[in-house]
Amino acid sequence: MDAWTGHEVPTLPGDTTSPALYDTARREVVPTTSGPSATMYVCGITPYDATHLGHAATMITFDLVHRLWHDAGKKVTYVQNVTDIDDPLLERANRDGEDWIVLAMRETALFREDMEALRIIPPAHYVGAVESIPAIAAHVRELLADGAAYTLDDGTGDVYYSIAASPKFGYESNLTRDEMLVLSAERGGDPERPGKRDPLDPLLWRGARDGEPAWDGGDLGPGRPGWHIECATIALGLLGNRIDVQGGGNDLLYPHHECSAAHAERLTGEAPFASHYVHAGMIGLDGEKMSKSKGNLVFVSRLRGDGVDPMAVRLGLMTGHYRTDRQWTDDVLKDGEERLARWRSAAEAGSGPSGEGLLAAVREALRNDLDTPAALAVVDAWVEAALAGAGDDVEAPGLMAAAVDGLLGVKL
Ligand code: 5CA
Ligand code: ZN
Repeated sequence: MDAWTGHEVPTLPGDTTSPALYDTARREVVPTTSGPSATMYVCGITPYDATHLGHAATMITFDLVHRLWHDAGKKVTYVQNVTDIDDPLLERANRDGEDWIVLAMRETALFREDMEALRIIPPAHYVGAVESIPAIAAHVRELLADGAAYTLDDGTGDVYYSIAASPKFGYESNLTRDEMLVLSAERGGDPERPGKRDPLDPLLWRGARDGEPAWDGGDLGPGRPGWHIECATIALGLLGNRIDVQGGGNDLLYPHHECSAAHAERLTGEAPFASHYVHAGMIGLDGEKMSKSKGNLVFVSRLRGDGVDPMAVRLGLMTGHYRTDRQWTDDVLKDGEERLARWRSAAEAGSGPSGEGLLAAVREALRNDLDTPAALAVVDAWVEAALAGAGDDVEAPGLMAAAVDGLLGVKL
């Protein structure tokens, strides 16, 4: 499917150091690829509701990675999916008496608009689960033929992946089996289902049910794909057997990214599937994770409709470090708006302290595991000095605006 429209990203003078990022699997901050190109797969929305600030924060996080690689002169190939068929989408469509396809198309269109407003660089490939079904079904058949999957013996036609086929299962999330059992039950898995070889085995293919859409699966029979194989197949098809970054919110750490990696590694025989598994913290409201099921959502589109500048939203979400779970409050937005106004005034100043110095310091902060609080503090200090009339670098305000645009994605 189509992505959204991008903006021109300024090219900044300087060096080509690659950013370092925290890898969930190795549990440390490690430099990303030093090669000339970089690949990233980010888990996108399940489009049954509008884009909320949690989605926005996660997309901004990976937009920063994209921008830093671009700044380092790399050819970046970025892929993002849309889970345009899955249980939550069908449940919402049924609840509201709506056609699930129309619901998915409407919310995906709104997501694109929100991404554009937030100045997220579009992915090279924006891919739906539905359009990927032939490739997914082929992978499921391959796993069955390989003995890594099995069909449940209850007449449903449901196919499961056998985690026994992945000796390193658990390496990505570093969780104990008990922790995995709890999270599996909470996050779309079915550890209690009778007939599975291991309670943690994830669904690969759901056989057709009355009243549910189904697609031709060849020897699998009609049905629809499981969730983790969707992302493994899309990433493998467009990015090859090894990717540099697998990204998403930290709610995907287990089972989603663990199982996607297990599927991909079994299919290709190469490991690890991703050099870095990168997870953004959860944005919450009133002390709880913002989630569709809890209903405590602040929508990007609602803020835009209220006349809020999307750049203030972006700045607000970057005030905290991407890995920390954090709250969205009125104060976060107010801070974003005030900071944006100050930065805009300083960008209009006739001169300021060294622009090169500012650029180097912003880069250094962001290349250190996307330290946005440090990067914002660096710009704040420069802005304060420029507004106080300090410094005589007449090129600096222009370079400051270009750096803030290119690296932080904030258009002044
Ligand atoms: N379609 C799947 C991924 S394949 C999915 O998780 N969709 S989603 O709509 O629930 O979330 C879309 C993206 O936003 C995912 O990367 C998810 O981890 C992230 N996300 C969801 N809720 C939050 C939140 N409250 N804070 C930060 N990120 C979030
Ligand atoms: Zn995914």
